[in-house]
Amino acid sequence: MISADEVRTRFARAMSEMYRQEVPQYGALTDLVGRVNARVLHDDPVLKARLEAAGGLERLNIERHGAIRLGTAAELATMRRLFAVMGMAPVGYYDLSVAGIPVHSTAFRPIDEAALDRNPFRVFTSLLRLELIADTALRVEAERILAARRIFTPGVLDLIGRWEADGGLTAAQADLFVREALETFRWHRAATVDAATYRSLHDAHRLIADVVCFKGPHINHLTPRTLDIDAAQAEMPSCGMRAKDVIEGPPRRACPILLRQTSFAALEEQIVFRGDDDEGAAGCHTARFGEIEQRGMALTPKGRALYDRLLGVAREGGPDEGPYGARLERAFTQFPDTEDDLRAGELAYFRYDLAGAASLPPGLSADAPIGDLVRRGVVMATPITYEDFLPVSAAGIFRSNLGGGAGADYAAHADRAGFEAALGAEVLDECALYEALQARSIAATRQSLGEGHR
Ligand code: OOG
Ligand code: NI
Repeated sequence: MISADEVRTRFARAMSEMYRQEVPQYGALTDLVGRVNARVLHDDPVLKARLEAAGGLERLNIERHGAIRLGTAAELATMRRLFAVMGMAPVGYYDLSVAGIPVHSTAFRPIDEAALDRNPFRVFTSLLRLELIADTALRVEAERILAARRIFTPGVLDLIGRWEADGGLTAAQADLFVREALETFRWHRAATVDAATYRSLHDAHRLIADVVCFKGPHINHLTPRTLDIDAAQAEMPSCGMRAKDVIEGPPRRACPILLRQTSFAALEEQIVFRGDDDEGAAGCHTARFGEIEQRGMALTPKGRALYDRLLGVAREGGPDEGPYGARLERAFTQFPDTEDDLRAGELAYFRYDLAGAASLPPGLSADAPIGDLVRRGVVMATPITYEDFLPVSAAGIFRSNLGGGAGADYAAHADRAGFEAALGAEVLDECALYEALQARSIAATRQSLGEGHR
């Protein structure tokens, strides 16, 4: 049997190769990120050593996230089963309707530390909320079109069933699985509808046309992880990419937190509508783009609340208070920016390990407060990387790729229960995952200290 980690790695590689073929600019972007990362590692030996020690250097070069948008509950439920084969579980619930985008989402990703170290491949997965289309006739039409499509190949459905029955795939089955699963994410030039239908769905919301009018949920971007997003953003134009004006998320900091992201605008691609004759009318569609991300440390609910508040301050400030970047910098001066302060304030999650040999100085016990053990140099604390997404940032990425003015005004409300019903499972709580990782590392460290002392 092949491990889920191995299947995920093969799939991520195949997806990356396919997207490189489909969108050559993605290849240029990964090359750019590779150059920037090499430079950062060369200039910052401390960061390099830390990444190396945590096993993060190998994962950096293969690390990607992608995104898809699904049309029906059944598609989402089957997608959950497909990702389960690759060791990916739904984590987090993101309501984008508040930002005028008619979807809600989760991220499928590996959850345990060893799996994340091997390959943290994630897919931000959105479900269209057809109930937000006000025009009843149009909604019914969209439902009809979606009900008729089959986005999974019979082969992949069969292999998912076998995996569920047998608890694994053989090497040959894993290869076949990757090949068949990839079909779902492929781009199709031929729309499944005629030009008039496309137009009316597009007018309701561009995103609706993107989800409803095609044979499947084409992967719409794949995102490499950079160690210096400001540098990468600055170099994007010289590589022929039109970068988004602002980097989403927190400002640049000494201790990076959460996630910073930027993208280049979606490409205008030729498509063919269904017509009365075989020819079909030519049209164009913009959906697929490129994005880069820089990941920082995961925040506790307390840290996250502070982040959300300060981001709100920066976003609500008017232009008379300076450009957005300056407002953001100013607001975040209130967010502690040393690891000691972040730890003392319980704003971020850390992983704890023995700093050296398992020995305790006199007067200190293995059960002493973890902060004391760190202060005395017995234990070292390393920030835990944020593996998830940010709803405000995601909305910004969506919007920059839907062409301005995409913000419809929905009488918005989150519907987590509805999303989970469609998914056929609950989404995991990301904070509980980070909390458990931190707690386990503390327990293991205390145990080695206790043993070393006996
Ligand atoms: C997803 C946009 C969100 C991110 O990284 O936050 C996203 C989409 O456009 O489908 O990918
Ligand atoms: Ni993304």
